[in-house]
Amino acid sequence: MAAARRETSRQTAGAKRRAGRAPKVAILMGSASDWEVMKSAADTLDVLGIPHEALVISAHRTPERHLKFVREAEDRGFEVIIAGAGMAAHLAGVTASQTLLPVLGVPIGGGALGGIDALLATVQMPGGIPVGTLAIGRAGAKNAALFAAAILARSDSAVRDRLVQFREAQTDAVPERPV
Ligand code: RP5
Repeated sequence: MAAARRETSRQTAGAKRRAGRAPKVAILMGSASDWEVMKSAADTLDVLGIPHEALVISAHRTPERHLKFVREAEDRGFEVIIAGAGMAAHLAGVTASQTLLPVLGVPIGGGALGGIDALLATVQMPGGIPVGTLAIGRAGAKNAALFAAAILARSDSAVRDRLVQFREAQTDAVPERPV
């Protein structure tokens, strides 16, 4: 039964990939409590029309779920992984250690140290396994999505066009004087 379900889900993933609708960006977060921040990444990818999938996967609380996801990610058609985590925040680094896909880390704020712990744990990777680290919190989640779009835009002219439109709309929305 479980094998049949797995087979069906593999077939569905294959069909979506062929139809170009398979998620290209994975948004991982260490806890469901991170969604409040990581939703900014999902919202930004929605604006840019980039299919994505958000998953709660913790490197320490759900290590097997994590390993399974990361080992299958490239075959499933993901091209970029965004990983948001708070406190000791090793999610992005551990993810990057298991895949050649680019991994963008978003330190989640809050906790006893206000997110400085997560920032340092994400940005201070020892040489050898890179994690592209964005700002703490919502700005970082939004920029991770824009960074992912910039990566995809290298090989997808439709994403590039939408990124150009996004920048233009952003510029147009800045008033000349404070209101
Ligand atoms: C990290 O621990 C998560 O990424 C989250 O930011 C933090 C706290 O998790 P919860 O206790 O809110 O589930 O693993």
